[in-house]
Amino acid sequence: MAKGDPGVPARGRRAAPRSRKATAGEPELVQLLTPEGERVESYTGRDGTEYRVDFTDEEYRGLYRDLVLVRKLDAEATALQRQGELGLWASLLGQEAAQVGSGRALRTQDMAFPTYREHGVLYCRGIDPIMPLGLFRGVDQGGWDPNEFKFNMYTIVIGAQTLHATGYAMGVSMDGRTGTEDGEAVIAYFGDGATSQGDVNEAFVWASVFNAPLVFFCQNNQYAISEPLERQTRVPLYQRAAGFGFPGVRVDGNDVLASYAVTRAALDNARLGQGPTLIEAYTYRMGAHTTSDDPTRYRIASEVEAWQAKDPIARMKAFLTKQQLADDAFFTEVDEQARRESVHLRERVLAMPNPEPSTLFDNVYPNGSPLLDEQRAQFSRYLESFEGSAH
Ligand SMILES: Cc1ncc(C[n+]2csc(CCOP(=O)(O)OP(=O)(O)O)c2C)c(N)n1
Ligand SMILES: [Mg+2]
Repeated sequence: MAKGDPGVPARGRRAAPRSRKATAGEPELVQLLTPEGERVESYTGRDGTEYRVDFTDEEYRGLYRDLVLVRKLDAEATALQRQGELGLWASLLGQEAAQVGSGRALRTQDMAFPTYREHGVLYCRGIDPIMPLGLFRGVDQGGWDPNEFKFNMYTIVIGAQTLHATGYAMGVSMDGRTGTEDGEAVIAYFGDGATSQGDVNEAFVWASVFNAPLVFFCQNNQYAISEPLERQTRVPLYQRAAGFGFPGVRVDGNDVLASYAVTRAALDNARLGQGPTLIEAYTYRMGAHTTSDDPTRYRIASEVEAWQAKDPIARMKAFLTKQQLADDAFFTEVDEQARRESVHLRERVLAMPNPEPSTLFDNVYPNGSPLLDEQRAQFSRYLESFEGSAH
């Protein structure tokens, strides 16, 4: 156990928290931190896998800092959209723990395939948080190098990235880069709605039969825009994995510690050559689907309030406070850092230059194409037609 782990009874600390086991007849839910901020020492799943974390005090505080920063930057992006500075924004509000927990569980060599909402994972990969804002402002295609950061481009076509991830993961094992502790693993993010897509089900089949080193990470935020979960499935989503022949596990997606533990275990199994796992991170989208959506049209306020009581940041703060791992000065300093970084983000978004309109045609094909050249020329003539006019 790491030095300073709250499992070690120390002066001023509570006694070691209890371990838990899956309850027969109920859906599994791996949890290491209750909504009240109480630590669960370990959780043993129905298949006997034991999940636990072994963080230092500093690492616990680091996870809290990540959660706060990610939420603040997300809120700033929403505000920027509201002020007309972004075309659209897909907020992660409420899903910070699922993303930070899984994102921090990735090892440097692991490759991630995101949707359009994985700003928290992007942050954990060390990508400048300004990058997705360029995409949502419509001034670039995203901007980061997927190979450098091992984080693919955002994908808006629902579920498509699970197939890209499967192909990539099959390549990893064909190249012989699995089978050891420093082997490579791949993670594919998607939503509850995406599980109804053919692509996702095809990815499950291929990953299973080719034993691909892949973790399917489904953030079940209870909605696919306005469609609730009961329109996607009659069984808990993680149980679908059994039909494809690989393990599935449900984790409390508002618990950053459990999200970390479950993802780390699944990635390590994948890198050792033991094939895919489906993780269902059970969480809630506390905001709208995107800034173009009005969730009051399809869900009731009491539901949102019930989930606010399970807020991922509040429970981590309660835990740090109860265990005396952090004091007011620490929380104030984190808030101040978040404020500074969000101001910096805003300043840089406002300073983003508009691209030359013709660059729209760049990077479509590596070597161009005659049809594209024709379209570019046509577009230039169209723009020139405005010259000298009041428009
Ligand atoms: C193939 C495809 N069909 C439809 C859409 C429109 N669309 C955008 S987001 C979305 C809902 C996705 O829900 P879910 O998978 O639960 O992800 P969430 O946005 O909740 O994170 C839909 C249907 C799309 N982008 N791609
Ligand atoms: Mg969803």
